[in-house]
Formats: sequence, C-alpha cells, structure tokens
Amino acid sequence: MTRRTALRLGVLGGATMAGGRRLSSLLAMDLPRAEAIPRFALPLKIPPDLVPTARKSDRDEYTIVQREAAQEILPGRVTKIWGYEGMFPGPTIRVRRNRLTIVRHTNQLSTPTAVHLHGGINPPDSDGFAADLVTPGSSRVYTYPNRQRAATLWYHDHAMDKTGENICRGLAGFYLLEDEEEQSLPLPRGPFDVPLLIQDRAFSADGSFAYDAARHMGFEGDVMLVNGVPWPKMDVSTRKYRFRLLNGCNARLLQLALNGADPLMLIGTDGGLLPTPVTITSLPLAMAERADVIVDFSRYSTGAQVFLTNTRENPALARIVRFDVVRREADDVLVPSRLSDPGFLERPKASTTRTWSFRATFSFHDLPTPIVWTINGQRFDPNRSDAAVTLDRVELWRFRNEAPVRLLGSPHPTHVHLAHFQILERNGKPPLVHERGWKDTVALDVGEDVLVMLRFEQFRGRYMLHCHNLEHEDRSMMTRFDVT
Ligand SMILES: [Cu+2]
Repeated sequence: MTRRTALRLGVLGGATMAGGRRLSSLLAMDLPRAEAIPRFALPLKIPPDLVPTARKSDRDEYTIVQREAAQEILPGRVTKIWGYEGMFPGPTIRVRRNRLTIVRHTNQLSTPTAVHLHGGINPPDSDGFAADLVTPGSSRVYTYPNRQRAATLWYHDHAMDKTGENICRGLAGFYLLEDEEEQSLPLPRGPFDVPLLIQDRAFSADGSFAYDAARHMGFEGDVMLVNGVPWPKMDVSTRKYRFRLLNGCNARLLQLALNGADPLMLIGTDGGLLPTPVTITSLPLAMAERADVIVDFSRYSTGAQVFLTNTRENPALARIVRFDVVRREADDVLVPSRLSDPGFLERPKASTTRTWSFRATFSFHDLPTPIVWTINGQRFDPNRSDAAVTLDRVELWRFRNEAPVRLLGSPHPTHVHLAHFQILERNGKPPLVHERGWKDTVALDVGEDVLVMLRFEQFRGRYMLHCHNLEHEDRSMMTRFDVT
C-alpha cells in the first residue's frame, strides 16, 4: 500500500484535529476543500537560515540546489514543491551590509529558472534578468555586493513567461540584510524578529498545487499560507515582536489589520527603516511589497487570541494567522522615536520625467487567451531597450494604470529593479502613510497615477521594470531599461 493510499483510507487518521474533527474524516474527502483544512491548528514555521559553504574575509559563499521535493503542507497529504534546497519557502539568507554574498544556484528542476533578489542593488548579470535563464542541469553564480541599507529583501524566481508557476510551486525565500545602524537600535531580535511570507495557494485532490497558467487575470488560491503553513498559529508572550510582512501572493492584494483595528507600529518599508515609527491600524500590502511592524502583545492578557487579517476578504479568507498569548514576560524596551537616517533624495528643479502606462490589450493573434498586458502599449522584448537612464542622475517616473475597458481593469503593482524610489505623489496627493520610506514596489490600482523619484546607482547595464501580478508579468507586462 502506498503512502497516498494509506492516507486516503485513513490509516493515519487517528489524530484529532482542532475542533474535534477526526483527521480520517478529512482524508476521506476527495478534494482537500479549503473548508476542510484545519484553521489555526498548525504551528507557524520559521524558514531555517542558510549556512554558508565558505566564509572568507570579505565574503560569504553559498550553494543552493533548486529541486523538487515532497512536503507536507496540508495535514496528511504530500505536495510536490519546487524549492530552493528543496524547501518551501526557501532558506533565509542573512547578510551584513558591505559584505559580499556569492550564491551558486544549480537547477535540478525540469523547467528553466532565473533568480532575482528583489530590492537588491546588484550587477546586471546577477539581477535575474528574465532572459538570463538557468536551464535544467546547469548552474549560475549570483554576486550580491550588499552596498545598501538594512532591509527585508526576498529572492524569487524570475524566468521569462514562467515566473507565476515557478513561484507558485515554491521558489521564494527571505534575504535579510542587516547593518550597524539597525543593529544599534533596541528592536526585537532573534526569535522575536519574525519573517512572515503571506501567500494564497490552491490544491488538487492529490495534494498537489493547482496552478492554471491560463488565468491571465492573475492566479488566486483559496488557502492562505504563511511561511508555507496553512492558516498557522503562533504562541507569543506579552512583549514586543517585530514582524517582517511580505505579500508573496501571485495576484492577491492584502489589506492587513490586527484584530480588526488594533495598533501596529510601522518601522520599515521595502527599502529599510523609516526615520520615525508610525502607528497605523490598517496596512495595504500589494504583491511583493514589504512592511516591518512592531506588535506589542503586552496590551493583551494571557489567553488572548489575536488575528492578523486581510480585511479585503470575506470571513473565510480574511483571517491569516492567529497569535496565542500564552506567557507573561517583562519587556521594558522602548522602540526609539528616531530610527534611522534614510538619506532621502532632494527633488531636483529640472529632471527627466518618464511615463510608464500599464494597460491590457486585446489581441486576436493570442487566442484562446487574447488578453496581453502591456507597458506603453508594448509587450516585453528582452532585446529591446525602452529607456536609457543615466547613472547617478535623479529622474521622475510616473506610473499610470489605464483601463479603457472596465472589464480589463486590474491592479498593477509596479516594481523597479536596481533602484529604490521615493513616492512623491499618489493621484496628485501625498503618498499614503506606509509609502513614505524607500520603496521598490508600489501599488497601482485601476485609474491611479503615481509619481516617484529615483536615482540608479552602482551599476550600468540592462534591468527591468514590471507589474508584480505574476501572470501579468508572464503575459509580457515588463519592460527593459538600460543604465548608461
Ligand atoms: Cu499587472
């Protein structure tokens, strides 16, 4: 009897799930329907740190094998994942500012891949340009100088036309860059500094990921995973925690809140710490955006259950993770009112302004999926450069989400490689509260217009700008620019 047959017959079904339901009753069902998956019963997992294969005076060297593996994501079922080191999420890479990271990736999958360090300021041949593919059986060395501020970055797949599926099946992990400024602050550390990769997924009857590449509006699932665990719970004590929130969904916007509207202290954005903390009660987070927040559980009593929710969704999908306050613990550390000097740019009196318009185009040549997503009316062509920008010069870029036909309206979170940017205006008004730090990705809803200021530094070469709805990206909503 195979393991799967055993599972289907409920041989392993002696365990009792949360709410008193027998595991066997779940396994007897043909489909792992989202409602049948236990909620807030499985403990949150923290991805392990990747150990360097060599530490030298100026650098850390790592090797990562991208391979298929079997992982128990849903209780009692096995999901085939495509993982960095066979793990979903991938192992966390922790690095220090100005210390070189060398990662040798070997592709043992049956599909081409490309690795992008999202938010990294890296040379063009290490940036994961969509056409720089690591073909099955081959390797590629990525070099990350880390000459940038401390920030919550993430590494993920970026293979041309394949990113949505490759990330959906598991190719994503955290890359946490630390520096002296941040280390000098009394922020929660170690087990109290918790990365949370939030993703939605769908599963087939056999436990495999259900991914439909033809979903050109964007893939959405009916199971919320955090660090690869469906609807997890985490035991906490009555003290402050730092959560590094990452929207790793292919195409789902999040509007995060704690217990409806309890306070969250926002301390950082995509590009690192803010100058000062800001207290918020609701946090929009589009695909690939990150936010660092402090949650002070001392305001709850032991026994309390605190939910992180996505208030955009109906109750079935709204609650994402439950924090169970289980211990009293003294915590007299105060988050300082002055966090960092972000080194913001000055807006120049005169500068080059470029406009990037994101829209759907209807194409009869592409039947049966006739929607093509374009930037300035063009599809991505890795051999065509759509802008030459000068190194070290400040430019203004305007992102527009144009939806001439309402049916084809869709958010297009915009991500720029190489440079972080400052948001100057959102629809002619000041940026939202959580957008007032360094950003590399900005939400862009239907009809919106966002003006940013940016300066490309350190490297010349070809880079990309694209929508971070992964199915839009795979259906050509990318453009190449060159830093000269
Ligand atoms: Cu898009």
